[in-house]
This record gives sequence, structure tokens and C-alpha cells, in this order.
Amino acid sequence: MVSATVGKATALGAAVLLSLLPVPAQAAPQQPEPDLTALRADLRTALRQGAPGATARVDDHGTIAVAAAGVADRTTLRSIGTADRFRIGSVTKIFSAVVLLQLVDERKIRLDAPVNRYLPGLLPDDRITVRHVLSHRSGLYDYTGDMFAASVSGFEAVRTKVFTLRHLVNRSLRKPRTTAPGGAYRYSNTNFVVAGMLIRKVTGHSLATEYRTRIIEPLELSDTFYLHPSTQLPGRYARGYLTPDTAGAPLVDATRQTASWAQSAGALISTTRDLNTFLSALLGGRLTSAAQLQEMRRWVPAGTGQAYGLGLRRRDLSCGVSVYGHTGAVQGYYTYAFGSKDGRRTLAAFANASNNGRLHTTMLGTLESAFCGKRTKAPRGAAAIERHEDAAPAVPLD
Ligand code: HEL
Repeated sequence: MVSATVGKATALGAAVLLSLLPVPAQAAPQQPEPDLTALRADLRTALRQGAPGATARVDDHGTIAVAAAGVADRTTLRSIGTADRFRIGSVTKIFSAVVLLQLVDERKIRLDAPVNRYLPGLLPDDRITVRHVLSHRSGLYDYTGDMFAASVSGFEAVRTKVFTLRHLVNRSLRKPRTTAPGGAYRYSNTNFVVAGMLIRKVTGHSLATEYRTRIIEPLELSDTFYLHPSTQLPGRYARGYLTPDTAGAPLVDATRQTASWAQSAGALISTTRDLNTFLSALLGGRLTSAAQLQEMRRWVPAGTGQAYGLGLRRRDLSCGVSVYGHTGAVQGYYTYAFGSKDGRRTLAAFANASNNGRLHTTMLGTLESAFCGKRTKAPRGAAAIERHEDAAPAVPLD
């Protein structure tokens, strides 16, 4: 029996839709129950802070909760739907890492081999390995730092451009490297452009083919697409709105773009349902061998309360629970896709606005609502519920 509440959402209003679809429980969860009231409040706050719309979906041991507020389109005022497609930005990086780790399983590539073994002469240092790239420890400069220093004009300059992956890497190589190979974590889209080049070189296929045949089709992710260089999102989707750097300037509809600056670092389209299915499969060990999943979860420190594995972020929440997934920020869309360690609880959320720090912080709150339950903080000095003893090679334990 499916029950759903349908409400009318408007651009300025904060009508929230919520439905709960109970499915027989599989096992008693050890975590606090998701706080769905707080989740709805997060979405309403997101609207007050400038998002035209926001949605979230929690899959918890077979129970599904969805919430939505606001609009998918500021012109038509269509209410945002919990099944709307959207640009997931850097959540794409998990997909790219999974493809490469499957290739490791198939012994077609080695994590600790130099990138240049597979792409001779691409990088100026033979010591940069596949692992360094996937953990953002290559030192390759992030070309998007310059590209989007001015948010709107930077975006408009590349909105319709089509780049080769090599062009993007060359753009990075014009700048000095930021660390020695294997040094500290420094997030850089260049790493996942190199990952895309590796996928193409080792398989002899396009990125679209590899995402589709290895992940999308096996998991029946019917709303997930690699969209490049076409600018047209297929089917029903939420439009995305970029917040200009100048206070008070109108939002820029950024929906249509080639996303060519991102490609294997960020050009996938998906839905909250598909993202939860994907993360649940990954964290549940159904996409790679146990050994490669363990590699993905060898952590390097990545800022307060955060660590990075291979294409995978770990966020340590205020209640002491850690969650695993990725965030995404492409023009017009903020995405949050995280799961519990066993993948049996997952949250996917997005707002159809970007370049808005307050909004981002609010949307990060959906993780607290989904995984920490009622906001009771862990006692001071309390140990995290999970221990993170798996450090990446040559990196100090965090
Ligand atoms: S940035 C991030 C996020 N990642 C990285 C990647 C992605 N997205 C980008 O590199 C695009 C940056 C420009 C986005 C734009 C906006 O907010 O729409 N901002 C500006 O133009 C600011 N001047 C590390 C946040 C991630 O979470 O992994 O996605």
C-alpha cells in the first residue's frame, strides 16, 4: 500500500510533499531513526535562502521517505518533483572511480601503476599513479579554479564549449603542481578528467558506454545518463539556477550547458532514487570486489570532519556517525548523495540553485536529519561510532 500526500508548491511558498512507503523491515537499524520533520524543515530553509526548489529521499532498510519543496522551473512554476532528473556534478566521480576499480578487479589496470604507463607522456611526472589521481593526491592543478573565478561570466564562456579531455589536462599543466605525487589531498577536477582518459584508453570505449554497461544497466538506473556534449536533459527534469556573485542580481538559468568542462569529473544526470540505488549497491559490495571497496575506503584527511578515499567522500556527522558518498556543485545544482557504511540507509538530496554558501550549509543539514535523527549531539570527546583505521598508503592516520 502506497500512501502519498500531494501539495502545491510555489516559487516563494514552502509547501512540502512527504510520502512514506513502508516495506517489511529487513533488520533493526543500529542508527537513530531519520528525522523527517527536520528534513522537511531543511528544504523549507533552502527555499528561504534562495533555492527555487529542493528535494530529498531517504531509503532506510527498505522504507522510503521523500520530501520536496518549491519549483522545478521558475517560469512555469511547476512544482519540483521527487522523481525529477538533475545534474549531479561531482557525484559523477564515484561512478568514474567504480569503473576504474572494476578494471582493477579485471586486472586491466593497477592502482599503484603510473598513469603514464597507460597514457604515455600525458603527465610530466612518472610518479603520479592511478591511486594518486583517484584520491586527489596527484598535485595536478584544478583548471576550474581559474575558469569559474567569476561565476557567471566564467560559466557563460564555457557553457556551449566542447573540450577534449586532453585539452582540459593541458590547461591544468600550464600551472605549477600543488603537491608532490602522493602528497596531501588537494581536490582537483583534473584528477577525474585523467580518470576518464584512463577509462577510455584501457577499455577502448566511450565514457557513456562504460557508465551504462557497468553500472547503469546492471542496476537498472533508468533515470541516469551521461550527458555530453548535448545540452538537453532528457525527460522530466528540474531546471538549475546559478546565483550570481553580485548580491541581488537575478538568478541565471544554467540548465542548458555542454558540461564539457566536467565530463568524467561531473557530467552525469540522475535522480534521488537512482543515486540511492547506486550508493546502496556500492556500499553493499555489489559493484566491486570487497578488496576494491576496501581500497575506495582508505582515507586521507580532507578537512574538518571529512576524509577522501578513491572517488568517495567520508563525512563525520555531529552525532558521531560517518557517511559515505559525494557532494556535487555544478552551475544551478547542489547535490548530496551519502549512505551508511553498509549502504542500507542512503540519502540523496538536491537544490536547484548553486553558488550560495548558506544554501549549501543548509542542504548539508539533510545529512544530519537523515542519519543523526533528532538533533542530539554526541557528548564532547565521544568517540565516533565507526573507527577509521584504514589510511591510504604513506598518509598519516586522521
Ligand atoms: S567543486 C566542489 C564539488 N565539486 C567540484 C565540482 C563539483 N564542481 C566544480 O568544479 C564547479 C565549480 C563551479 C560551481 C559554481 C556554482 O556554484 O555553480 N561556483 C562558482 O562559479 C564559484 N565562483 C568541491 C564544491 C564537490 O562537492 O565535490 O561538483
